[in-house]
Amino acid sequence: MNRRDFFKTAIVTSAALALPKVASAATHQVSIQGMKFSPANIAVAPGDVIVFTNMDSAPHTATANNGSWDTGRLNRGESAQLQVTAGMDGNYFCAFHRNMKGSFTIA
Ligand SMILES: [Cu+2]
Repeated sequence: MNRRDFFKTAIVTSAALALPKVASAATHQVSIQGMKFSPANIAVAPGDVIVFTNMDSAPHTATANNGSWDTGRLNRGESAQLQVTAGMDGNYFCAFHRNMKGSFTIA
């Protein structure tokens, strides 16, 4: 094997090693329907993505209790994605309807 062949092999190997990390990130769907987050409580891991989708005619948000993240206003049929990071505040509410609450627990 000459120097050039070895270089190509090294690139392929590192790409293959990176794949399991990408594959382990999960996507979680949270629908907002009937003035509720559903499911209201989910378990997630750092790197996962939560997709909030508003199915109601009323606008909603998913807003962190501590204000650190916010989907902003979601009209009917609109979605927003949130990528989970370690230490993120998993308790949230709707800025338009303060009694609407949900949470995610970071494993
Ligand atoms: Cu709302």
